[in-house]
Amino acid sequence: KSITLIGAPIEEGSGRRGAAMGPTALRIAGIDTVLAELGHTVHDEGDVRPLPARDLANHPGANNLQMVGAFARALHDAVHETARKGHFPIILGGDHALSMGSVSGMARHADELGRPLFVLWLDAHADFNSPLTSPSGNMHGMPVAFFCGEAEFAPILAGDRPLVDPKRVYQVGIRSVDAREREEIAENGVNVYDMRAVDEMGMANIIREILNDVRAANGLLHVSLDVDFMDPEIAPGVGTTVPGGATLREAHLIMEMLCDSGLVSSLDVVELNPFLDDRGKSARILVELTASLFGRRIFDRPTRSA
Ligand code: DIR
Ligand code: MN
Ligand code: MN
Ligand code: MN
Repeated sequence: KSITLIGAPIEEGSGRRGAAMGPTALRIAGIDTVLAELGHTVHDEGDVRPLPARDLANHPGANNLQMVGAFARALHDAVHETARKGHFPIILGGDHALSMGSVSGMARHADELGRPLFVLWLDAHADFNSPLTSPSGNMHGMPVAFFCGEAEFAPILAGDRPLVDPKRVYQVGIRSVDAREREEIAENGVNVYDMRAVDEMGMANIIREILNDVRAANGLLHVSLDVDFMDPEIAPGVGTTVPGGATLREAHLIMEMLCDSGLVSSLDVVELNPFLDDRGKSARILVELTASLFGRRIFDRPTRSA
């Protein structure tokens, strides 16, 4: 594969500093060399430069809206252009607000191909708040509502921004949901596999179900991996840890099954906060998981289908 790394040093969507160092930490952990060793062609574009978004009015329910909007616009263009040229974009975060740009950029690409975009959201959180419902005002808790078309976000990208059908969004690992998010997720028909579902069904069955839906619709699959998807015992380098998360093997199994499926079009690696990490541990795990998505395996399996 031809892979393009796009750094997105945004931290203004989260409630604290540090995630802006995420792209650097992922590079230091060797994300480029690991992928190259697997036989891929890797091009590192460096970090996106946010386009000024002074046309955006401040919103009392959305902290740092101008900066978040600036990153969203820059990433929308960079990710769309990368995918259009036939390269696989990996977005190195940066907080999760960046997915407003990466997912909408991929949605535009999918529109141009005439194929539906599916989103696999690996996170402790649903990230389905809006400026009207968010208890914190932090925009990293809002990207899914944004790309599913919540009206309150309309001015952030141009009016014709492409949306994702919430019925094509699959959230796995969820265990911290705000009251209004709960209602919105149900109303919008988002597919939720919370941690209890992971416990009851097993991760393999969940991923198989999701991949069957994507395959049946000839869709593209964007994967958005939040560090807090994993249990804080294995990945402490994130501002919003929630106990009871995915294990290391569950996370690798997802990536291995996704790799075998051949359906993944694009990846966000988000919310890494190196300032909170334990000697690079979380950064290294993210690099290892990315390697599993791109073909590293313990042994080959008899069939390549999930
Ligand atoms: C909480 C925390 N639901 C909020 N969200 C996130 O502020 O909206 N933490 N995404 O990572
Ligand atoms: Mn998140
Ligand atoms: Mn989260
Ligand atoms: Mn709504």
